[in-house]
Amino acid sequence: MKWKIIADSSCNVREIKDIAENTEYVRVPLTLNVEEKVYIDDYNLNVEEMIEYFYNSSSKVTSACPSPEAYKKACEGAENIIIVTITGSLSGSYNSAVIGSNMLKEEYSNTNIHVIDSKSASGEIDLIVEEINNLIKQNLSFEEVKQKITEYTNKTKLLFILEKVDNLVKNGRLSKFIGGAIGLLNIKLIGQASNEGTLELLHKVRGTKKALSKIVEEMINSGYKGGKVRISHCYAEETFKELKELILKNFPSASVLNIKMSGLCSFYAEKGGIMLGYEI
Ligand code: X90
Repeated sequence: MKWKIIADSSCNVREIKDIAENTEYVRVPLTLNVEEKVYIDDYNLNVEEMIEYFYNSSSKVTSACPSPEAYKKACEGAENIIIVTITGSLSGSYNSAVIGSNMLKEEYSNTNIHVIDSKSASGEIDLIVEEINNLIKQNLSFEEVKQKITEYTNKTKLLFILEKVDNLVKNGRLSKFIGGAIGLLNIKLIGQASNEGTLELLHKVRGTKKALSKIVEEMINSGYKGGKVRISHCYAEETFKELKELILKNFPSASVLNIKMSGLCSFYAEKGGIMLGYEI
């Protein structure tokens, strides 16, 4: 039985190093478009070069989710397929995945496909992808993997710190009202992926120290007990290090890893942005 783990490029994981036998990982890119340029968020994308280009351009940058055909193609050649996408409330990616997988099933009716709306992005999806691989390694059946990954997604969460929200606002993913005051006076927006998969504002704070202690406080309040943490950031290496230290000070044996942020998340989280997925 050949397996495929498929994620869109809101997932930062570019390669699964200890991938299960007979399993392939496919990352389906979203795209970022400015003027006549199209940046495909795949393995070859130079994220830094793209971000610099955007900050130097006055034209509007937009994003586009993968087509159903792209998902259909990604599915080809496997019997058991698990797809995980960015939240369906901010992107059409989940919808495309559902349509694409149905198209594949019309041709290959014996294929098992499970599509997960992560109701999240970035680090939380990174955790889900890691876990799908762990479950496949345990030689479980498709139905067992499906059941266990559903349970797992109820025990993962996403928090973020944003210093700029211009691209979210310009692309209609965040209201101007909520975004107000961010970008000024060292104000940082702390938020989480809500249970419905929307961007939920929790606090506006001034300064990095405050922001980091709020993040750890939120983690603990939501039930974090020292499980895995996957952090990605956009030009915020120092803040990442401080955050990692603070988590380890509270939970010395936690696995806290940095995964290089994808192009899509870098564009929306912007410079100074941090996204953190964790297990509760
Ligand atoms: O389909 C598309 O064009 C993609 C649109 C994606 C827009 C949102 C990306 C958000 C990433 C902001 C942090 C908040 C995450 C909240 C998740 C529920 C960065």
